Amino acid sequence: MSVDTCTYLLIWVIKTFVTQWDAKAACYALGGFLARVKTVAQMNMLLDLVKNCPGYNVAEYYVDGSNANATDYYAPGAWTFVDGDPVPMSADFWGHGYPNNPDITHCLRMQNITANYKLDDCECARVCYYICEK
Ligand SMILES: [Ca+2]
Repeated sequence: MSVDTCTYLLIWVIKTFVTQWDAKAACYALGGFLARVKTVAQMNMLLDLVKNCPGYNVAEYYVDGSNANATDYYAPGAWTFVDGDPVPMSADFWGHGYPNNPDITHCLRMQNITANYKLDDCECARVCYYICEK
């Protein structure tokens, strides 16, 4: 049985600028995790939230995903979620040409409205809004 479209029971869109580490800690404190975008349906749901909810489309958002543990930052399977599953690498998720500097940037964010909120690899110390799930 597939539960892909039923994964998100609770979503928090947090409009506070924090680093990726602080975003992760804040999600844990809520009893959840940074949102794991594993399916096109999940990506589209988050896109709908941040693009269309008034006041949400003003920043970038951290979601779960990192390549920090990869031996080859450019390898197809370099990007993983905190649970070890691979981050989808298709254009449904990532902006055109991204990840573009994975050797020096090891966190994952949804870009701004201009980039249609597609994924980008970014430095973990950047401050972004963030999305938690439970
Ligand atoms: Ca990048």
